[in-house]
Amino acid sequence: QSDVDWWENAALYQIYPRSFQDSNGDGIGDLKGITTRLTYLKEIGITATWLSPIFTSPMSDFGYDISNFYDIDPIFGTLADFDDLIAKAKELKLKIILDFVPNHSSDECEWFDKSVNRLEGYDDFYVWDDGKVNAETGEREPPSNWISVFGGPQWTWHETRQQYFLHQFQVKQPDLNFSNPMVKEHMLDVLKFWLDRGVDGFRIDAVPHIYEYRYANGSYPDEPVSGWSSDPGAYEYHDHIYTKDQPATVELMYEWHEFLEQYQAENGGDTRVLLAEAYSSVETLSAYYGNGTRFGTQLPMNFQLMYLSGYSTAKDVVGSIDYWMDTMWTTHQTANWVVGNHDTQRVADRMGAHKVDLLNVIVSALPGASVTYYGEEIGMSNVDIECTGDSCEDRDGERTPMQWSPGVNAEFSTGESTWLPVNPDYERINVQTERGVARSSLQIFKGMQKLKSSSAFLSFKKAGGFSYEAVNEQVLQIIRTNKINEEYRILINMGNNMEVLEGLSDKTYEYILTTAYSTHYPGQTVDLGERIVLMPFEAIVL
Ligand code: TEU
Ligand code: CA
Repeated sequence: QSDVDWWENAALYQIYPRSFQDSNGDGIGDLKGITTRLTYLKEIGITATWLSPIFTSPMSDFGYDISNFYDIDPIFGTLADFDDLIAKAKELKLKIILDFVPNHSSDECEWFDKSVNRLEGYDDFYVWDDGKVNAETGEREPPSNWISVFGGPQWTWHETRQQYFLHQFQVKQPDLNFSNPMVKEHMLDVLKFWLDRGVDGFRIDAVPHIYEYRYANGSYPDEPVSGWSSDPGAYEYHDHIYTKDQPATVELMYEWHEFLEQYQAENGGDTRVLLAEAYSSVETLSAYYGNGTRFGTQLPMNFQLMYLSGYSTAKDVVGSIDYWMDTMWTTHQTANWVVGNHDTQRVADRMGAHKVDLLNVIVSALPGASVTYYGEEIGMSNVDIECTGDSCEDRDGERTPMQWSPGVNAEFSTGESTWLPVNPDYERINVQTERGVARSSLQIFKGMQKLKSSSAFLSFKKAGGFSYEAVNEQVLQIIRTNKINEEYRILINMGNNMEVLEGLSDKTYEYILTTAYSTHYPGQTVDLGERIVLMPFEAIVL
């Protein structure tokens, strides 16, 4: 029916499994909980959902530290629960994407134990090194000055093995050694294991960090000072030219894409998709897409819109869209737009509560795939969580339980307490209440998903049917047209002033959708040859 593959126009949705739905009253979300909520995803127009890690883990980084890549953590359930989730998703025609964390394992993974003890085949499974001897003091030092993403050295001395091991993230997350073909084999095996269980793709964690540079003589180069931070222990202190985005990492994405294509050729089914999490320049991301002859991840996540703030104008938004489009569309690739994630403050906090709906409208109106973090569709905001003790996480604020209804624990859990507090605003901001309110965040989100899957919004290849501009400092206009010349105009007032616009077009339009602050109604008509007034923070679809 259409020449657009499912992922090219997908509305993707990230679930943080600890916080979506608890089914057994322990206050932590789980797989059975997610399964009962899949109909909700269908209701709001989601194509595919990616789940943050659900694998066996000591939870030092809430599942991004995996101790068994082939099993489900008991907190989340069992493999049988996972199979049920997949079966239910298939019934609903929802795609399931898993988080794939190849860069590191937990230090409690049996592979690490085998490597520490130099068991056959595992000696070089992680990145080990003797370090250097300081010429003046005669003391042992780490092999290089590399700083970990969370601060502090990337090298930690291991007493048993009597060597340093590399960890780009926590000490409890030792980096796997991708220069060892055995490691690559194991990771393909992990991919195959989950593909065989019916998943539709993977979000690849921490892509830029997979390979590190090493001189031919086996030593490691120091990284230069960046000038971005004055704290020598901070990650930003260095320019990560040797620990990020190495050519071998790009090559690996092509290999993984080819592996998935091969799998599809042999097993049939729809396209399996790869999303790459890479905080890299757009130019680098373009290499992860492909090089003209080989293809990599279909959706290297575009975080540009996450750098906008409450002060960002329509012109800033256009700049941010341009930055992506100018690089990506030169290669005729598919765009994607990420609204938020579990590592970043929610839109309400980053940009202000008034901007949540505007951002949801923008990402749905733009061509390509959108990626929504759970709760953004109802306008959830961060909770101020007091940081005490070692288990404290400054990213907890954006990870609080999903708000389903004004009931106990927002209907997230029947337990006495929840692993993180429910945001006290849940009596107002929740799915059930917003279902009943016209122009609630939820209704606007749903309305936009309906449009996103309509014909005008599918014709997104560079050939045409799409344009965007800042018609003045604060008003963003996006135009989408289809082959039979139906035209949609989306006008978004980013500012807190009323905007009067004149002569945008010589045609008459019908209101399709308006946001909370609008004085207009769907079904009304407007003559854009005359003037149109936009209220502060108003977005309309004509
Ligand atoms: O994040 C990778 C990443 O690059 C992080 O540095 C990110 O910028 C940072 O967390 C922002 O605070 C991924 C996951 O999304 C994150 O939750 C994990 O902690 C990390 O990998 C390690 O697996
Ligand atoms: Ca690495």
